[in-house]
Amino acid sequence: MRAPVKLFLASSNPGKLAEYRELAAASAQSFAIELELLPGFGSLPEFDESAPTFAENAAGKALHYSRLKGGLVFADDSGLVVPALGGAPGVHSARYAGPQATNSQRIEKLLREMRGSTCNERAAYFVCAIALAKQGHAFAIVTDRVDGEILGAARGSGGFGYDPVFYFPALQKTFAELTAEEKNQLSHRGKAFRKLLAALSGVL
Ligand code: ITT
Repeated sequence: MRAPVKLFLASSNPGKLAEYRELAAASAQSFAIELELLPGFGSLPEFDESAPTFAENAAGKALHYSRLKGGLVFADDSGLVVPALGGAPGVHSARYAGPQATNSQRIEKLLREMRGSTCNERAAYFVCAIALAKQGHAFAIVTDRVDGEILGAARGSGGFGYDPVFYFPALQKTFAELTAEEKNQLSHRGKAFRKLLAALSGVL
């Protein structure tokens, strides 16, 4: 049995950390994963996530923080894409209603923008890009997505972010109504993380 692989997450989002902890614990690799928040993350110089794509922001974030701290550093840039809104909130998902806005304010803005939308216009997907880097070198960049629809009102109390308005038709539930296991099985983040682990087993 090989030694556990330690991964440091560079993120200020507690929802992401909780999901990655569960994903790491449930991973079915030949090696164990130990996942921790990057030590001292809150006091490191912040990375400016202003690139137009999720992949570029994830790569930039992982490279930036891996130059400041040792070990295998990974970062996730993720968000909600609504094609009928020209791709919004997209890479601006975290700041959609302003830099200090709450999750409920972001959801309210989205629901306002979508008022009167037809069924087809409610199509949406979550994207997750994950990049893994060490000492300023990229080891892997993976992305994945999950498709659903935006509801007219929020439902459920699990998950985080836009989960209460993201409806997954196959289960007839929003992402905030799923158990943590169900979300991790289906989500953009769960799928991207499993791709990352598969890529890692070839690199480490
Ligand atoms: P870090 O950059 O520090 O990791 P952040 O919240 O700023 O944290 P992002 O820039 O990647 O992260 O923005 C992601 C936003 O997209 C997040 O704040 C949510 O609003 C939304 N989002 C991403 N994944 C989500 C999910 O699984 N469920 C609901 N909303 C999600």
